[in-house]
Order: sequence, then C-alpha cells, then structure tokens
Amino acid sequence: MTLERFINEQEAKHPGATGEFSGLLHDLSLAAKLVWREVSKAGLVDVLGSTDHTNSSGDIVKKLDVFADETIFKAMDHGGHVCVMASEENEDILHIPDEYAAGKYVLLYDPLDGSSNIDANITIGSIFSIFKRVSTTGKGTLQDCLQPGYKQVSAGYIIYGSSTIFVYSTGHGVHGFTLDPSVGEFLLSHENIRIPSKGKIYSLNEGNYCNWSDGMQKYIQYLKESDKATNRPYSLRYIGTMVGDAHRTLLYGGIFAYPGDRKNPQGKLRLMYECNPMAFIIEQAGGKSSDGTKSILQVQPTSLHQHTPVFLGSTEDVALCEKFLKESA
Ligand code: FDP
Repeated sequence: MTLERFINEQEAKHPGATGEFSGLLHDLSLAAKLVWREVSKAGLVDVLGSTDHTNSSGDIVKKLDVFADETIFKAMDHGGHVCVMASEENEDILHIPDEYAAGKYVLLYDPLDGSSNIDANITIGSIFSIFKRVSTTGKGTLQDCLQPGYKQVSAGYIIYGSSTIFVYSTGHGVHGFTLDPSVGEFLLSHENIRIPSKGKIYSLNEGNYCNWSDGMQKYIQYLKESDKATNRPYSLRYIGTMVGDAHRTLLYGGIFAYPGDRKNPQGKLRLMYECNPMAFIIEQAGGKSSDGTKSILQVQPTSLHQHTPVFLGSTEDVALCEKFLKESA
C-alpha cells in the first residue's frame, strides 16, 4: 500500500472531497523525498555545517535547514492547495507567489528539526501542521496561521532515521509509511498506531534540572525511584531531536517533555511548528499532550514563533506529571 494509494482511498471515503487536500499531501510526500535524498548524501556533498545566519529563535542555521526550507516551500507553492505558509526558519508568513493560485489550506512547517544533530549523523526530521484558512479570499494572512492546535485538519512528520518514515493523521488515526528507496515510494508500515497507556521511558534534557520547578524535579526523582508495582525506575532516552524523541514515545509509550524553567519559563520548543503537530499526532494515537495544565491543542497562539512548555506521551504518564506540577505550584 503506497502512501499515494492510501491518500486516494481515504479521499474516496469523503464524497464531497475536491482532491485539494490529497494534492497537498502528495506534494508534501514529494518534498519529503527531496529532503531525504539530500540528507542521505550528507557528508558526500557539501551540505553539512552552518551558514552565517541565525533564525528568529536565535539558533544557528545549518545548510541543510536552508535546503529543506526552500525545498518544502517550492514543492508546495504552486499546487493551488495552499494560501499561505509559515516556516520555523522565517520571521514572517510566506506568501504564495503571485503567478500561482491560492488554495484553502494553510501550511506551517519545521523544515529540519534537530539541527544540532545533523553533523553527527543522528536522526533528524521535518514536521508539518495543516489548517483550513479562516480568511475568505485572496492571499492568506497571519490570522490564517494563528489558529489553535485543535483546529488542525492534519499534521505529521517525516523522520530521517535508520529508515525514513512519513507519519501523519487527518483526525482518523495515525499511520506511518516507510520509504523504500529502491522504488522511491513510501509504503504503509505502521497502520493505526496506538500509544500504550503507560510507558517506562522518560525523555527530556535533564541537564536543565537545577532550573526546573520543584514539581518537575520531584516528578523526575519519582520516576527514578525503584518500585515494582509502578514499574519504576524508568529508563532515560534523549536524542535531542524532538521528532525522534516523540516518535519513540509514540511507539513505546512513556513521556517526552521540554518543560519551562527559571531561565526560560516557556521552554524551548515552538507551539506552531513543533508542539501543535506532535500533540495532534499523540492525541490521535490515544495519548495525551499538555502545556503543564491543559492540552497543547487548547493553547491560543498569539505569535508565529511563540514557545510553550510541552509534555507528550502515554495518558497515565502525562497525567501524573501534571499532578506533580500542580501539587508543587
Ligand atoms: P535543535 O535545537 O537541535 O534544532 O527545537 C529544536 C530542538 O533541536 C528539538 O528538536 C529538540 O527536542 C530540542 O531542540 C533540543 O534542545 P536541547 O539541546 O536544549 O535539549
């Protein structure tokens, strides 16, 4: 079952569908293959290393970031499916060039997540989030982009790891497709992914421990204590690429977190490009997302590049973390 066939079969289940949304997903899968092709050649061609720019969050921009950013934009700008885009690498919204028609969808993307891992050949990924436009005509606007996560019509990611996997949801379960490089197609490999209700792994940058709140420190201490009945101690796994850490959490269960701390109360990760799409996937798979008190999908965005504390994973694990945070607040 190719991704293309799967998308077409899903479309056929919705008699009113115009094909616009399927077209958008097809274009995204092409963009994913183009980025994968370049990522898999890293080290052979001159794509490793940094540019001399920093992005709006102050991160050093890598050459592959730029390639992925431009490739995704160019794959999506002319199909007539999208009216506006926004990328983690760009300060402002990205307009569709005048010569192309504007469609009814809005695309937000993180072209290459986990940039600091690129040069070490460690898993990286691309993340996308799709909304329907709220403006009625013409070019899309900032308001089209600033919608809360629960309004996403689709979200997903491509993980460039030991194999390349395209994971997405349109609100009817989560499905994963592994790229078979010999035929150049994504093939259905993970149908209807469900996250376990409780896991045994925690995933976060524990180097920030001394800046965390009391509740956060107590929660992680609790996970490290030994207790057979509650399956503790947990194991720590942290890649430092959100896509990779969230994907493992989706498959194995447990919790992935990037909490706020005394230095950065809103944490490091971006609501629109990272947290919303991942929260949509995790919740669609039966898991839970939180900003510490409520679902990430309920956070009302006020700016394109805003950050939020994020907790994602198995329902029981994320609920327990929320409890620790609340009791020490
Ligand atoms: P990176 O800086 O390498 O691009 O948001 C970016 C991100 O990676 C996430 O993918 C990752 O989860 C996080 O930052 C890692 O941050 P720390 O280095 O602070 O742990």
